[in-house]
Amino acid sequence: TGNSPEHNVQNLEKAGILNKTKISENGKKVSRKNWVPTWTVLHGGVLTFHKDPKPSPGAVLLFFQQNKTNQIVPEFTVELKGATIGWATKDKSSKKNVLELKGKNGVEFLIQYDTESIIHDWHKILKDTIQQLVSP
Ligand code: I3S
Repeated sequence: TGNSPEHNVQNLEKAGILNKTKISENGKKVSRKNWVPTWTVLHGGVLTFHKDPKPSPGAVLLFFQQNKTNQIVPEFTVELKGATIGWATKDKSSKKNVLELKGKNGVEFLIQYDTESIIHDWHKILKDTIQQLVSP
């Protein structure tokens, strides 16, 4: 039905440029941070970081309307089911407005944006998506 949790998760969609760096992979700390402004898409319970800073508006439309991702090169996807999101502690980064996203396979990203309203919107939608994906 239209009110099923799956349906609601499908509706949680967002895209934008965020600064991100991977800090762990397979539970192991990466040797060096690499902060990169990254085109970031939340779609169907998956957060995807893209290699290209920003695809053409046409490519974005295709992604959302036809789910054709061929014009957008994904760099990394994080399955949000079983992931955690929260504000990073000061020891993780000297930057302001830093979120820490931990995937269940031992991957950790820091996600950052100077404008508070923007990073707060991302925090909320990621938190809500993760919450909805929790198994009953
Ligand atoms: O956790 P760190 O080592 O303080 O992270 C900083 C470094 O990755 C630094 O790069 P190099 O030390 O390779 O030049 C980056 O430029 C900084 O942005 C990193 O720290 P912040 O606090 O910005 O996350």
